[in-house]
Order: sequence, then structure tokens, then C-alpha cells
Amino acid sequence: MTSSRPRRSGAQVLIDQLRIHGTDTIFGVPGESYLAALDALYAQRNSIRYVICRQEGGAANMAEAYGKLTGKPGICFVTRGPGATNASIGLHTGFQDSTPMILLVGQVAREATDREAFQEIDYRRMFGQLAKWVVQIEDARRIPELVSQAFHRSLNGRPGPVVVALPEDMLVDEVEVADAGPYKIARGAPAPDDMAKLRELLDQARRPMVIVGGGGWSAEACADIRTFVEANDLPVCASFRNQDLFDNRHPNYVGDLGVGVGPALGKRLKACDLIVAVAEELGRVYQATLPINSGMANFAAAAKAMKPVDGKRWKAETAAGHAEYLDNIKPGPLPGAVNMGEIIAWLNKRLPDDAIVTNGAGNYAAFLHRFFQYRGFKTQLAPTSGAMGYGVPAAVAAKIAEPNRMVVSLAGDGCFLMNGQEFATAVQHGANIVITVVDNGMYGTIRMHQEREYPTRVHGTELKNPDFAAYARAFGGHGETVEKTEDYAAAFERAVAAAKPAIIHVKTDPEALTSRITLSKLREQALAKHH
Ligand SMILES: Cc1ncc(C[n+]2csc(CCOP(=O)(O)OP(=O)(O)O)c2C)c(N)n1
Ligand SMILES: [Mg+2]
Repeated sequence: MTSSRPRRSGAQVLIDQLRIHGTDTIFGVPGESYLAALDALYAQRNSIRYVICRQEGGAANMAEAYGKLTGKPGICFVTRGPGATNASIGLHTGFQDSTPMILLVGQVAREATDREAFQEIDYRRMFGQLAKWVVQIEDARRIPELVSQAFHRSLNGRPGPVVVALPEDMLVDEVEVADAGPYKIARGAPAPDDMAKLRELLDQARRPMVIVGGGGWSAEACADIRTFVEANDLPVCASFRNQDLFDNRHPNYVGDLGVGVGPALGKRLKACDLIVAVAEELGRVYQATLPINSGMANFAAAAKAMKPVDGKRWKAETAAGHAEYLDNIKPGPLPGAVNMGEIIAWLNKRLPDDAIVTNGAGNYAAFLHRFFQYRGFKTQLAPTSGAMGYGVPAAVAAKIAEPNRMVVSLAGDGCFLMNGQEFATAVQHGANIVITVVDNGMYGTIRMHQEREYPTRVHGTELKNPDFAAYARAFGGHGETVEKTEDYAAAFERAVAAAKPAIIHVKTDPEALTSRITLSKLREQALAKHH
């Protein structure tokens, strides 16, 4: 028998498969373990953008953010051993945030397996808990099958990361193999009487609340939930860092259930007699009265189609919840010349509705989450995993994916330097993002916990920082320094007008620990409690 299939290297088959599954961008750091794949990418450079990063932690975070933003698996390509270990943080975030992503790892040659070869790691064991699935492709003829499986596993059910290890000699094997077709994802839908039961529960409720969260949403699903909520006059809150699933300016929005949840919303939630939680994973922690197994979009469509109940009973509560929310986002006074609450409130007015706002972890982020009103689907990229160093790479990925949208990032002084090197990636790829570094000279969050548990015993939480504006300029970007609230607006406008990646170094008073308590007040309370 003769075959009409062309002979291709494993690497060519791999890159062809990625293209077939719709991959247009790969984030990575090169390694000699996957030179053949780099060469295959060279041949496909007009259809797949290869974004070279400066650290695999940055690359993996970018792929995660890309997956979160686009709903397609974000692709990250790294080398074995040190490359893979650096990349692990992005997998962890992807796992906790239910983000579709695929990490491709150049692996040692097959003959060297299990000899603890140079940079060898068994990724099945290493990433066992960080990925939905880990596969090593031992036979180039199986690339189409296993890459297809990787896409399906990443996207099916609760989305998440998948790791594909690629022995370097396998990538140069010449094979004749047929391509697989593009992936198709089937999503569950509510069973026929699920919605009738849900309607019954709603009908009997006096104080219901809808919580939206998790991955797997679409703009249409968000619109459908909104119709459902409006038809039933329901109050809605967003789960931690999923604030962009429901327009925060909508009269039915009552706030987010973040780490620093507003006291009024906390009380309101406790008073509920029915919670409609539109999030993944039934029965994992809470036992639902009515678990409904469905994809987000199918549930949202069914909810939209459900005959509304009489929401007049709780209409006033919904309005009261929204009024409390509006009250909660009014910035109050803070110690020092910079008031981050007021700066975020200004950004809230200034940013276009489709702007993408990114952040990592730290107390600074709580100011953003409290005072910024997220508007539309995928205007927020933030790690529910609580990973520091996420905001900068996420912003770079967002700007590359959506060059016509404004992309703004907030980082703490600690958070920024965990992946600040990716500012170079922004400059190299013309990703004109505006980063605000909130510099309080400390790992503020940890200092907060430290003062609460071990008041006055400050240790390991202080930071001596560089000049972040000069850092920006040294990288070829635009730098600004802000020491007073009223100077921020002009600095931001100059940063936008500079048409380069920009950093605004905002120096805050460490006393302004959170938007609710000062450092000294917290210490005073802790001392009183501990003595
Ligand atoms: C990768 C990572 N390392 C450590 C932590 C623990 N941690 C959480 S917040 C925080 C401090 C954040 O400092 P900074 O970015 O300066 O923000 P601030 O709290 O001062 O506003 C640390 C160390 C974490 N969440 N992620
Ligand atoms: Mg700090």
C-alpha cells in the first residue's frame, strides 16, 4: 500500500495539530529540548505568534491569562527541568481558576528516560496535582490523537491545565500520520425537571441570592443570567475575582464575596434562605438542595427561559443590597498623601467600559476589587489562586490578545517584582500596558497578618524598593512617580499618551494598610487582644 500522506517530523505534526485546534499564540521561553518544535514554529510564524518571555513563570501566567480571556486553551511552551519548574505557578493558577491551558514541555530523549538524565523530571508525578492530565508522547504517530485529547481534557467539564511532555528525539522522528480534526466540546445541560424544581425553590424563597463564579462562561451566558436576574428581581453577587460576570453598575448587583467582603454584604448573605450558586463542582464542599449538572451557558439559557416567579417580595431587598454596595464603594479618608480608594474611583470613571484590568495578590488588590466597578465579561484578569506576580504577565497577554482595548494593571511593590521582568516582554512585543505599582515598602498583606497575630514583632515583611519609574525607562518604557492623589490623573494620561508600556510608581503610606483599618489601629487591637 502506498500512502499519500506527507512525511513530517513529530514537531511539524505537533504544530500542525495546534493550528488545527485554533492556536494563534504561544507563550514560552526556548530550550534546546524543543529546537525541532521551534523550527516548525518558524515555518508557521505567519499563523502562530510565538511570544518569547523572560521567565517561564511569566510565560505560564500569560498562557493562563490568555486562556481565561479567550476561553481557548492558552498555550505555553517551555523546556524540561528548570523551565518546567518555573512554569508550575501558572498551572496552579489555571487549576484553581478553572482556566483552559496546555503546557508543552520539551523532554529528555526517550533512551535517557529514568536515568536522571540532564534536567529530567517525570512530569506525571511532578504535575499530578497541578494539572487535569499529564501525558508524555512516546510515539510521534500518536501526536494527533494525544494533542486532541489534551484540548478536550483541558476544556471538558471544569476547564483546567493539561501538560504534554515531548521527548526531543520523538520531535525529530519522521512519520506519516493523518491530522485529527478540530476539537468539539459538548456541554451538559439541565435535566428536564431541574428548572421546574429550581423555580419551585425560588417561588418558596423569601430572601434569595444569586452567586456567579467559576470558569466556562461566555458573554452570551452572562447576558442570559442578567435576563434571568432582571425577570425575577434577584440580587446578584460575584465570587472572589469573578467580578466581571455581572455588570457591577446594574441595579441588581450587590457586591463581591472577596477576601475583604463588605460587612453589609456579609450580613445580607447570612440572612438568605436560598442561594442560587452558578459555579462549578457540585457537592464538593456544600451540599446543595438541588444540584444541577450543566455547562454555564446551558444553565444560563435555561434560567433565561424559565417562567419568572413573583420577585416583588424581595425587590426592595435587592434595591437595598445595591444601595449598600454603592455606599461601600465610596472612598473614605486614608492616612498619607495618596488615597488609593480615590485613585481607583478615578480610574473607575476614566477607563473605557471594555478596558481589561489585571492584578496579582496583595492588600493593594483589595482596593481595586472594592472600589472598581467591573462592567463586562472578561474585563477582569485576576488569580483566584492568590498568586503574586500575576498582574504584569496577565496584562501583557491581554494586550497581545486584544490590542485595541486599554489594558491596565495594578501591582504591589512585592507583587510587581515577582514578574516585573515581563515588562521587557511588553516592550519587545509592543504591548502598551499601563501598570500602577502601589509601593508601601512592605509585603503589606503579610505584615497585616503578622501584626494581628504577633503585634510589633515585624520580621521578614519590609521591602527596600527600586525606583520603579526609572526601571520602566531602563526597559524602554515610560515611567511616572506619584506621591499625591491629585497627581495621579495627569500621570496616567501621560502614561497612556506615551504609547509605550508604562509604569506609574505610586508611593503610599504603610499606615494605609487596608481601606478599612490603619496599621496602628490593627496593632492596637491586636495588643489589646493578646494581653
Ligand atoms: C507567589 C506568592 N508568594 C507569596 C504569597 C504570600 N503573600 C500574599 S500577599 C503577599 C504580600 C504582597 O505584597 P505587595 O505586593 O507589596 O502588596 P501589599 O500587600 O503590600 O499591598 C505575600 C507575600 C503569595 N500569595 N503568592
Ligand atoms: Mg506592598
